[in-house]
Amino acid sequence: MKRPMRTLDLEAEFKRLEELIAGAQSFFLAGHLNPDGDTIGSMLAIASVLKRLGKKVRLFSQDPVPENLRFLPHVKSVRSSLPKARFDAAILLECSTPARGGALEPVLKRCGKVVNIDHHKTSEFYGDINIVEPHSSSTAEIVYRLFHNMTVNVSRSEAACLYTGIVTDTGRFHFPATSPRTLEIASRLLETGFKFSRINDLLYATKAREALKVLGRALESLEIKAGGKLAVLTLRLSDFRDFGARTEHSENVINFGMMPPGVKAAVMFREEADRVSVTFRSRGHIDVSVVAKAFGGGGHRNASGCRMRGPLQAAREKVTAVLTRLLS
Ligand SMILES: [Mn+2]
Repeated sequence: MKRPMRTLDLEAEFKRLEELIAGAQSFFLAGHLNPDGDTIGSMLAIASVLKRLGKKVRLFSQDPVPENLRFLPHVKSVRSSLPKARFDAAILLECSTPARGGALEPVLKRCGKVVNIDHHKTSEFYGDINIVEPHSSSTAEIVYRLFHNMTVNVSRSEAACLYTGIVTDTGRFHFPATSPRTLEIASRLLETGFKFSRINDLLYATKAREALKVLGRALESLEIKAGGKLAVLTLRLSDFRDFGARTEHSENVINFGMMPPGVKAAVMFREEADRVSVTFRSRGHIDVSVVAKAFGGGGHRNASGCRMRGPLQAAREKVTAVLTRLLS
């Protein structure tokens, strides 16, 4: 059952978590499927603080850590196999429901308490402790505040992890969720002296050759439709084959579609062996999740996706027609 969003006394929940940490010895930490910088960065920072406090920790991510985050300190401690042991507590990061973390149930049954830390407003308050703060730019921002309340001084490597969470979730301090507090926390983290510029370089100025080549093909395919409001990008199987590229190499390509002035929505069609994967982006009140849903997919108002039957050309015509109607 979906429970309505609750407002909670965050300070009281912080206090309860602090007490839980003081009393517990072993912790199971897990993040969401297809983990991102915020999930992994927050998990590694909490693990590091818990270890400094003499606790045992086990880190889990069902899906592998993406290549571009493998620079994070102690990232190898994130394992993809579920532990058999019992734990005093589980801490789930950015999981609106436990299922967002994968097949966690068998382990959660062996955990004394469950803690839910999230900044998504869709979070279902399933934890014994729920630290859900939808006004935070990132989970890393919440974790920083937790440490601050616990009067824990963040180490240089912990700061690098939390900074990575904040900078990736805010799109480099670009998305509207970026607040004065976000920048203040980033500033405090910077004071620890971690290699700020190197991290930005690894995150934003490093791209695999295959990804650059695929991006080139996608940009070449760009078409502007619906009187300038819609950008359409297309990637064919041959675009990947030509460069020995994989699906992951086309990640974020869709965002380039949103760049031409006047564009309100972008769609990217990616041909697969027997399907067509479709990704949507939009600005403001334009709800592309409706379009994704109409074709069997889903997502958020401004970012969604679906997979549909080919051939590519037919899928493109159908979806583009619906989008054009939406934008008219
Ligand atoms: Mn996040």
